Amino acid sequence: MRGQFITFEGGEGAGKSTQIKRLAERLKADGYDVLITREPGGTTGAEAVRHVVLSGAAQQFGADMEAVLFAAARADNVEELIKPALEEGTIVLCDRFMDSSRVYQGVSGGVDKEFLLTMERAVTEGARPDLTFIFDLPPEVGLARAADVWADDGPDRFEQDDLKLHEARRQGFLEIAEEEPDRCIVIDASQSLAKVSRALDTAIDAYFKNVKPKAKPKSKSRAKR
Ligand code: Z5A
Repeated sequence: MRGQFITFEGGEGAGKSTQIKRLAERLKADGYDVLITREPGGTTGAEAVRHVVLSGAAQQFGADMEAVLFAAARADNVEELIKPALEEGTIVLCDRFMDSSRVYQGVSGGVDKEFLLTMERAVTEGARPDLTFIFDLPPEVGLARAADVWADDGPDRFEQDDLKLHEARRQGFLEIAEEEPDRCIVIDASQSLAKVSRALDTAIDAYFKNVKPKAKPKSKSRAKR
């Protein structure tokens, strides 16, 4: 019995990580087996790639190279963590996934769409998201939130981009939601924490009414990041 693969997408500071942690606790309390992962990252190899891309060390090699690195990290995360968990019937909550490549490398990075989709198909075979939440909010609101939690090293490679690029990414995510309405649900992430939590819970409850037989509740639970 395959689990459920749920991804969370959107701009910086949208509240994805906060909501993933909260939702995981809720689902575990409901008896589901839950795995949290993130992109780039999740596995030792992918976390090493994360450091390379987010530090800006790969920027000098161009957007195509960065796209390849994100795809390589994704391949490792999919093979090592996501697919095995789905095969066990686990609900996998992933902080960013393929839509971030479509938007950051495609829409704002100018990487060829066909090139990106070819890598996407190769890497996500057997691990396509069942459901994707797009956390939508004005980029300046998200960046202000993110700035509050930046460590001493300040903004990462992508947070430093100019506001126009952040706005283009926001539109890019909304276009994906429009193109794939069966997979994507847009959440108004500019609302208060309590309202965003409620919107997410309502959407999950509605979704689980239909797919519940696939995500079998288990007595044991685990979360990994
Ligand atoms: N990237 C890429 O280019 N291509 C790819 O294929 C992939 C990724 C997979 C990963 O960064 C970067 O890699 C990302 C895209 C690129 N760009 N950047 N930067 P990351 O994982 O480090 O960063 P992020 O995903 O943008 O995470 P984030 O900035 O931490 O945002 P978040 O997870 O959505 O937000 P949060 O950490 O839950 O919340 C941020 C703060 O806001 C925190 O203090 C919360 O308490 C607060 N918060 C949360 N919700 C609310 C509400 N509703 N109201 C008020 N305050 C709130």
